This record gives sequence, C-alpha cells and structure tokens, in this order.
Amino acid sequence: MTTPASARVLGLAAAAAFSIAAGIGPAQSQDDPHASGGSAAYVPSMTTLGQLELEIPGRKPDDPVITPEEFATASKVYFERCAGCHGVLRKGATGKPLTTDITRDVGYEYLRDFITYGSPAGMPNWGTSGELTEAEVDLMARYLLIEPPAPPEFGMAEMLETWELIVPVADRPTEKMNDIDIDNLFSVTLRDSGQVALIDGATYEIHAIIETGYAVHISRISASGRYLFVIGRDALINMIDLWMETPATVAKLKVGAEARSIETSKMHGWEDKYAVAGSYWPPQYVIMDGATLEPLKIVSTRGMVYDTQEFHPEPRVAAIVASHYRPEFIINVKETGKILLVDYSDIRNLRVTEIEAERFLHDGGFDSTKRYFLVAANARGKVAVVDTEIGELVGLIETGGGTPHPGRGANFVHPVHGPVWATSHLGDETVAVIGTDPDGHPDEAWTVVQQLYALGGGSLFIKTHPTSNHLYVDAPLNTDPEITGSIAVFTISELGVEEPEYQVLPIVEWADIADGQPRVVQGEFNMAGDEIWFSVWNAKDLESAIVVVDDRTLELKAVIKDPRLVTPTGKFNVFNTRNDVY
Ligand code: DHE
Repeated sequence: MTTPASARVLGLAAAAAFSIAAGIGPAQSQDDPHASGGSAAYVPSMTTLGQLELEIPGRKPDDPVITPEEFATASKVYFERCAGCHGVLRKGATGKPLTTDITRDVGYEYLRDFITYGSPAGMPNWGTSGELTEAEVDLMARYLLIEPPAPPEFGMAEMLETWELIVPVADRPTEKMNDIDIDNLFSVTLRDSGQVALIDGATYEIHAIIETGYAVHISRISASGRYLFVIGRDALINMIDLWMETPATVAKLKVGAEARSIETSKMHGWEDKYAVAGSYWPPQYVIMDGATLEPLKIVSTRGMVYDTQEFHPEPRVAAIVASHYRPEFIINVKETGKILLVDYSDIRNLRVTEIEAERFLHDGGFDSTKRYFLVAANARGKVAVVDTEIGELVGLIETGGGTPHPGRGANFVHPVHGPVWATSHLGDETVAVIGTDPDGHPDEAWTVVQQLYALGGGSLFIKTHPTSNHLYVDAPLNTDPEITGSIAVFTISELGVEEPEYQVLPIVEWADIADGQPRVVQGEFNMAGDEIWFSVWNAKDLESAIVVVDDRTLELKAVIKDPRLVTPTGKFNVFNTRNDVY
C-alpha cells in the first residue's frame, strides 16, 4: 500500500471505535505498527452523540453541497469514529484539529486521500481497510469542509426534565427487605443490552436484571452499601436500592449526552449525602442529592490546558473517586490535564483545588492506604499521584510502557519493594510496578520499582486482593485470539527475581463457548478475596459467560451462563467497590 505524500502531512489521529458486538474490530493502518496495537482500538466513540439530530450550521459561500440526510449520516460517522480523537467540535484532542480554517486550506482531494489511506501518525486507513466505502469517504471529506455542528448543552432545565424520582425516600423500605448478602453481590455490566445483572457472590444466582442507560460503563456503591449507581454512555444514571425485596431503580437522571463516570461521597459524616457524575459531552460534572439524584450543582470543565494555558472547549471528565481523607471528590479532566479536588462540604460556596497533572487523564485508583490516588495520563505514558490528605501532586511517573491502563490498579506487598501499586498497558505487554510507601521505602516511592512482562499488548485491567498472593493481567484488545482468551497470573511472593514468570489461565477454553471469538476482560474479586470472576465477552447475539477462578488453587471453580448474560464486561463487587479494595 502506498500513502500519498499529502496524507503524511496533516497527521490526523486514529479513531477506531472498539465494538466487537457490531463486528467492528480495531481499524489498522498497515503503515503504523502503533495503530495495529490495542491502544489504537481504545478511543472514545461518542455513540450517543451520533444519534442526535443536528442542524447543518449556517452555510458559507464555498460550502460543498450536502443534503440534510447526508449531513445526518456524516455526523453519526464523525461522532462514532472521529470525535474521540479529533474532538466533538473538531478542535483536537489526542488527534489534530479539523476546523474549517485547516480543512479548507488543505482541500477536498487531500482530505479524501487522507481518510482513504490513513497516516503513519496513527490515522487509520478507513478507505483501504474497507471500514468506509468510497461514497462514505467522499461524504466525510465534504462534511469536514463545513462548519462542525455543536451538540446541545445540558443545563439545569434540561437535566430536571429528565429527572425521575420513581420511589421517593419516604416510600422506600426502612430496613433491608431481602436476604441477599449485599456485601458479596456483583453488579455486572451487560453492555449491549443496556442492563446490569445483580449476581450473588456465593450462589451465582442472578437476583435481578435491571434496565439502564445505553452501554452502561461503571457501577459505584454508596458509602453505606445500600445504593448502587450505574451510568450509561448516554449519561443516564440509575440509582438502585439494594434493600428492596427485589432491588430496583428508585431514581433516574440524565446528566448530558455522553458520560463514563459516577461516584458517591465517602468521607466520614458525609456517607450517602451526595453523588457526582462527570460527562464527556457537555464537558461538565454534576453534584446530585445522594438519596434522590436531584441535580444540585453543575460545573463546567471548559478552560485552560494545564501547561500551554490555551483554552480547551471540551475537556472530558474521566475517572472520579471520593476522598476518604476530606469531603472531596477527585475529578480527572482529560484534555486540560487537571485533577480537581472538589470540596462538597459547602456546595454553594464551592471550593475547587486545581492540580496541574498531565494531559489525557483516564482511569486510576487509590494505593492500599487510600491516601494516595494514582491516575494514568494514558496518551502521555505517565501516572500522576495525588496525596489526598494534603491535596497536592506528589509524583508524575513515566511508566516505561505504551499507554498505561490500570482500571483501578492493583495494590500488593512486593517481597523486595514493600507496598506497591501496578498498572498494565494497552500498547505492550509490560506491567509497571510502582512504589507507594514514602515512609517505609522513601527512595522508591512514586518510581517504577519493577517491570513485569505479561501476555501481550492490549491489556485493560489488572487485579489482586489483600488476601491473595496472585496478580492477574488481562489482554482483551490483543490481536491474537489465544491471548485475548487468556489471563496471565503472577505469584506475588515470587516477584523478587529479575524476570518473574507467569502462569496462563485459558479462561475462554474453560467457558466452553461454541461460537464466536470471545475476549476475557476485567477480573473482580469476591468479598473474601478467595475467588476472582472474569467476563468472557462475546458478540451480542452469541453466548457469553462469567468464569469464576479459585484464587488459592488457580483452578476453575464455576462458569456462570444464562441467556440473559448478554455481553458482560465490567463487574463490581459491592464490598470491594465501596471500600476501594483492589
Ligand atoms: Fe471504559 C472505566 C472511559 C471503553 C470497560 N472507562 C473507565 C473509566 C473511564 C472510561 C473514564 C474510569 C471511570 C471511573 O473510574 O470513574 N472506556 C472509556 C472510554 O472512553 C473508552 C475508551 C471508549 C468508549 O467509547 O467508551 C472505554 N471501557 C471501554 C470498553 O470498551 C470496555 C472494555 C467495555 C465496556 O463495558 O464498554 C470498558 N471501563 C470499563 C470498565 C471500567 C472502565 C469495566 C471500570 C474498571 C474498574 O475496575 O474500575
């Protein structure tokens, strides 16, 4: 394949939406080894924005002809495949800006060739890979010459219109009405059916399947353990009361058009008082009443990038956690690279500490003491560390691998280096082990003390538990089906050698699924920490499963199968999630 010289100049970035259910694998540029790895496959797809009906912006004299139908199709393609890197407003994120001053300068042919052939800088070859037809490439080239449409804002009036208090507090049970062991319950994302399954951690019985927003992303639990909050990619929050005879949604609220994160207040004295959600579009976070989801305060994240101090119009909200040391939410703003410590003790006089960290903050978790919060600035290959007791950045670590992706990370006591936290990577097989003990191991705190080598690139999640001697690493976005179907397990007490070996668990083989090419994703421990669950994530119309592994023997313990378990991905054990045990 040859790439036109013109196509090498613009440097458009990869925007391959990852969707196995739709059969859309990671798009690959043959020129770019990076684009064939997992990291290229893992960029936001603004799917729900793609469903909005948007007006064609006011025409300019030289605008190409585009019909309203074509415009709607092009907007959908743009939001689903391009906006993740180039931004909703086309002002750039990890990818270059595509504003009309730039696109009109380079012109139609250039854009058409660029979209067709891709670039070594990471832009997929949408045309030659067959992802887009010639007609679609032509349409997208014309679309980029027109002013971008702006999806609607979502202020208090719009939010209140979506708010449903299904069961008011006064009508809820005053005591637990079921015999479910709530602490050992798992909330399981059923991604493509828009539901969560509540599965018993001891009997594996499905207690409830609850309708949620589109492609639910994560579940979080209130500090008391009674309420479960889930958020869809369409920014719909369901608040579920686990005390009801059959747990069910008691309140709903839509906080925007695209979202990924939700959390609740955890500080002593503030338990269950507030919830907070962050959105990708509009770029903002919302503090809500913790018992009803009534929206109380909306705060925009638009503002200056931490280092260049240039304005960014759409900095997305990534991970949010709740401090255990202060009444604060820790809110990570992707494009501006700022970690916000939002003091919720007086939301009318809101105090926000703005920490300069690094751009492209994504996911992270606490160290074992819950004092330090570690978050990946993924596209920068770094992990930022905040001391949540004093409210300052105390470390910014190059992880040494390509695109760190920790989930919430894994905490354990290393035989040589003491307390550590680890992350795996999307871009390669390395696991960075980072010292987290400034008192006991001051020279090693916030440095990479060891690099492990697991199955391969395309890892998303790593997991252990305080009672476990094992560290589990997945690789669901690898290109080799044998790797995506397996888990690497390191024995923690044996990590004291230079290149520790790992065992391989053939999870997909254990699941015994006849059709499809499922991937293993996200290990989650039960409350006791003696078993770990893995999702075997297949296409929407094929059988999926959850495989339960005995942590002590590393043998298969159970396979949970049920026709209702459609595309299980994230799993959240109530006790571990509530107490930040990972
Ligand atoms: Fe996630 C966590 C964003 C794709 C499963 N994901 C997160 C968080 C963010 C995020 C910001 C941290 C939330 C927090 O802690 O508050 N995820 C994104 C994306 O933008 C991205 C790349 C593309 C998109 O369009 O959404 C994306 N994520 C995926 C998937 O394809 C996964 C594998 C399957 C799925 O269900 O969609 C997936 N993400 C998860 C899971 C977590 C998560 C399971 C929580 C892990 C944990 O243990 O805490």
